[in-house]
Amino acid sequence: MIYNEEFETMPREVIKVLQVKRLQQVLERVYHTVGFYKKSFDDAKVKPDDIKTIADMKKLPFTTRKNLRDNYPFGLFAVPMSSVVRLHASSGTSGKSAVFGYTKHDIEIWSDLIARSLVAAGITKNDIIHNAFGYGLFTGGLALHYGAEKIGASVIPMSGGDTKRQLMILQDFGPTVICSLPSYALHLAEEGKALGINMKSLKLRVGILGAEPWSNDTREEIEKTLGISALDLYGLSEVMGPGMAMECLEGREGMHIFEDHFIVETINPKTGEVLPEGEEGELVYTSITKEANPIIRYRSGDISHLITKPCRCGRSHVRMERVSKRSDDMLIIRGVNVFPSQIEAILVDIEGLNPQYQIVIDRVEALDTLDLQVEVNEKIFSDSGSVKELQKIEQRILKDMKDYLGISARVKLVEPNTLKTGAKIIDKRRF
Ligand code: DLL
Repeated sequence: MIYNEEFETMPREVIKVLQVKRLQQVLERVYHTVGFYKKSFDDAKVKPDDIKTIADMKKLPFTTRKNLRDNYPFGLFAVPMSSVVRLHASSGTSGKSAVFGYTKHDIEIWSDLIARSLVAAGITKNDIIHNAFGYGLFTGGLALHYGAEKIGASVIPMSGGDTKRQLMILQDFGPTVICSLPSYALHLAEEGKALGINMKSLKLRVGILGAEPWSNDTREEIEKTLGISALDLYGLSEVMGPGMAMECLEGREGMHIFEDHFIVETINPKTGEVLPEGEEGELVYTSITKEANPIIRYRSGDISHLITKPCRCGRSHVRMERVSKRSDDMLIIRGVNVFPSQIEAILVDIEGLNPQYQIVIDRVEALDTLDLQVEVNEKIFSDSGSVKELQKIEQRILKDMKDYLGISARVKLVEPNTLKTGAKIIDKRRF
């Protein structure tokens, strides 16, 4: 099933023409409305007019996460706030977070893209969708919600957490679709089994899973334990959010990137050089229809490759292979993107600590865990009777990690000079 036959099966030459036309329009617009783009294009001595083909895009500078942060909160918006109807944001302390705006038209397009994704998974208005993606500043929950409503399906706005309640609703409401992190789908399956629920007897048929890396082995495990087809959904908030690319039920080999709205390039992450289509590298996205904050050549940090061979589903949009690696040190913990520098920024603000820490990430019962060891400074360490002080520091770290980054951690304070050597980050997870 195809939601938008005209655009999703467009011959590739026609897609390219459409992309160039939309690209030129968006370049003109950002050049004249966003100070950051005017300056970065001027610095690179390129004018919107110079871009006549997709290949010309290499003349344009990249946009990076740092650019977003430097322009926090609204510096990259191309429309007045009166035209913005929704704001989402990444986690982080002030100035370490990024904000994403959407006009009414952006929300319509985004909902259409999710509708396309759901239909690509064989979902119809007769389905009941259990949406366990987080609602809030994270883009997952609301995006899936609007897309599900768009196709007329019944949506349960479950959000994350409350596993026992989720299991009850899965049994009582009989949803046919689950949307969640792949790790959370596995966690639900394991918890359900432990409670004596026959997870295969549920009505679930399809899983729309994404927002974190997962492997084909994990897919098999999810499919086996839940008795569903598990499909991959991809996107990043800086460019739009989920619904930029979706795996189809027929192909099940890579995700179709919705190229009438996004241009994808692959680059060598070290040199920035554009690589031939199909080679592994960092994916770079340009949004060509977004109004509120269009983004030009955004370095996603995601390493993958494009699959250009035609898909049996009939969609002509290029596919991207599963994302398994990053070009930077970003960690995804329970679906939340975190940089070690953000954790560092929290620690630096707390008195009594040395800037030495070690993060150990693991997976227990399918859920990510984060153990943080931090050195206290000499003063705290040598102060007698400071157990209370240590507990206070520990509590503060836990609270700030939860408040600013949205992640729970286990914290252990250690003596000065114990963490100087050794790796700062140990990720024991196998996806
Ligand atoms: O994770 C949007 C999303 C929500 C996608 C729900 C799919 C489902 P961000 O929080 O901005 O947006 O995180 C984006 O997450 O650059 C990838 O590194 C990673 N990511 C997203 N989808 C996948 C996926 C949402 N299917 C970052 N496989 C991206 C692997 C994924 N990694």
